[in-house]
Amino acid sequence: MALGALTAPAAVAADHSGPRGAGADRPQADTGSPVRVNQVGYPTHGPRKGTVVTPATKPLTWTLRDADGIERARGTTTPAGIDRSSGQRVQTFDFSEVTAAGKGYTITVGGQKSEPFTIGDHLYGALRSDALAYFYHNRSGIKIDKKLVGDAYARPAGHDKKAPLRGDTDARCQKGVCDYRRDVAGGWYDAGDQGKYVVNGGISVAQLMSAYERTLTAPGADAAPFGDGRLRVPERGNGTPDLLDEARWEMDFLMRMQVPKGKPLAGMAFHKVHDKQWTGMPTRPDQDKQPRELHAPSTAATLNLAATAAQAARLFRPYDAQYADRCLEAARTAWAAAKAHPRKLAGDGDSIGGGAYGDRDVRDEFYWAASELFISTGEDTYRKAVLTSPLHGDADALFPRVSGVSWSSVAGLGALDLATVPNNLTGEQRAAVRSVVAKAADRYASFSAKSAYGVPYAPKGGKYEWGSNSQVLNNMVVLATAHDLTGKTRYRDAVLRGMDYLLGGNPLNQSYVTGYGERDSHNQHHRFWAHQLNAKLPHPAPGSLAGGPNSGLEDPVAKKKLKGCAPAMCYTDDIMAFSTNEITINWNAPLAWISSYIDDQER
Ligand code: 9MR
Repeated sequence: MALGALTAPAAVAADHSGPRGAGADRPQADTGSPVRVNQVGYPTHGPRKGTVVTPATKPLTWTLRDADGIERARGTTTPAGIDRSSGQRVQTFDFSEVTAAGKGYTITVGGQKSEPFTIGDHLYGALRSDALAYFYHNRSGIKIDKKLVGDAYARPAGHDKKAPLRGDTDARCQKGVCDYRRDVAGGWYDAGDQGKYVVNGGISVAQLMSAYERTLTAPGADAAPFGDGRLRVPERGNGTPDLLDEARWEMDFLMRMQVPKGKPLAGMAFHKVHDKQWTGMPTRPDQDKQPRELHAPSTAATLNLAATAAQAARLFRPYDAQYADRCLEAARTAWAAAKAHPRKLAGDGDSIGGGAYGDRDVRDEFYWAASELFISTGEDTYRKAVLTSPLHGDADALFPRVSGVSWSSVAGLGALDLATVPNNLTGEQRAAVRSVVAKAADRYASFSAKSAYGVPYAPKGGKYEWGSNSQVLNNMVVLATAHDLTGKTRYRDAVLRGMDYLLGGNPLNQSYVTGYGERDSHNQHHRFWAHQLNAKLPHPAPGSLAGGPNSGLEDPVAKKKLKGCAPAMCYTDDIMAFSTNEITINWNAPLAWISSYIDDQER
């Protein structure tokens, strides 16, 4: 991507959050044109499809016009009945025959015109770069440099001081957890809050590293866009790929969270560090007045450390062998500690001042950590742990229906790496893992094929969950991996249809990525990017993904504005609707992974 975007302010549309639900039983969202397309654009390979919301039951005529309003193609829509995710009556249209690159195309159906879109190649390179810049923006313990992000987004370092100035360099434990202090500076802030959670940091850094590792194994993939000098990181020019520099910022933090030798539970990782009480909105990280506290070590956090440090060890080896050794040592120690304390489980109750990230089933964390340690070392202990896991070979357990992987279900991360990264499994064992990946991908592809919006997401009972957009993306990661492994275009097509959904081809006509598309989310829940609450503060930086529709309505604003919503309509671009509109590292990570994959298809 263009470094030109370095100083670009958030490209945001006018506020279109509009009044919703006034006086009606069901929310009346301002959804703009009924003709729904990917508002960023369609690559010249793959499908080009859209959806129109219409009471008509007979086919209609669609017309595609170029930027000058000249008709370039026309065809007939296909009635698709009632879309279950939204309750809308819809028809679909397919303009895949149009391959001529161009900007400002529109589709008109029944006199109603879509938002404009592009057809062309390399439409997703900028998104890869912006989605990754998200991580630098949200670094803790370092000033965010205006030379890299522009004036509006620059800020002083947060949580880089010692107590009593309430930083992370000398953090104490919650009462009863430990009687010493630790330097747990660095890492990324989780989300709209400024907590740092090992479980969620784990999947996020893993998916960033995997975006890079994919370029070492997938046919046609390009490592150059992750290379030194290519991303917005202060370490550019140090001879190491910029993506690994960003990952190291988090890895260093994760390793600091490991309980030191000689202390009770040595080798385990503290579950999280965050504010004692929730801070108000907005709060810039350096202005946080709350004491920070470490929470009890957990088996899940420990295995997140083991898995990611093992993966880091093999990726950093060519650039910094000493660091690779350190990572591997931390990973082995963490594995041994988790084996010794397999039931230190974090519950859902610990959610004052930060999220709980409770997880009472760690079979998936064991599987993931064993897989990464096995890939990096080839050793028998880890091989056995993989092959004897109750999850091994079970597609439904490795890749749950709702989301291929997620912070609470990480076994798939191990399976994807066993399937793609060279390792010591036998040919037969490897083929078995690959067929499990393909089986899971078949299911997500069938979800996409059945949806009028093409979304590869069909949670049980139809209810959309917190962070549904990340679940869509993680299903796309499984699909994309299956495409890398088999070359079957229906997997790739389902990925592209998922991207259409995320960028405007959906029941709300909403692009969920800031700065991308005419009707983009730009008021996501964040304590610094809080423009909606204070006009002096910026909107979320371009490339920030909103959590997306959540049937659960788990915050007061969503409860009020979205009462009675159909699943895919349970979203509002309001900063206080955090259960539908937050942003977080584990949602932006698969966004970066997928934009990289899509850009690679166009080489
Ligand atoms: O992503 C998490 C989601 O799966 C949970 O349902 C939800 C409620 O526990 O929490 C989400 O994670 C939030 C975390 O607890 C605190 N930081 C912001 C995260 C994203 O909303």
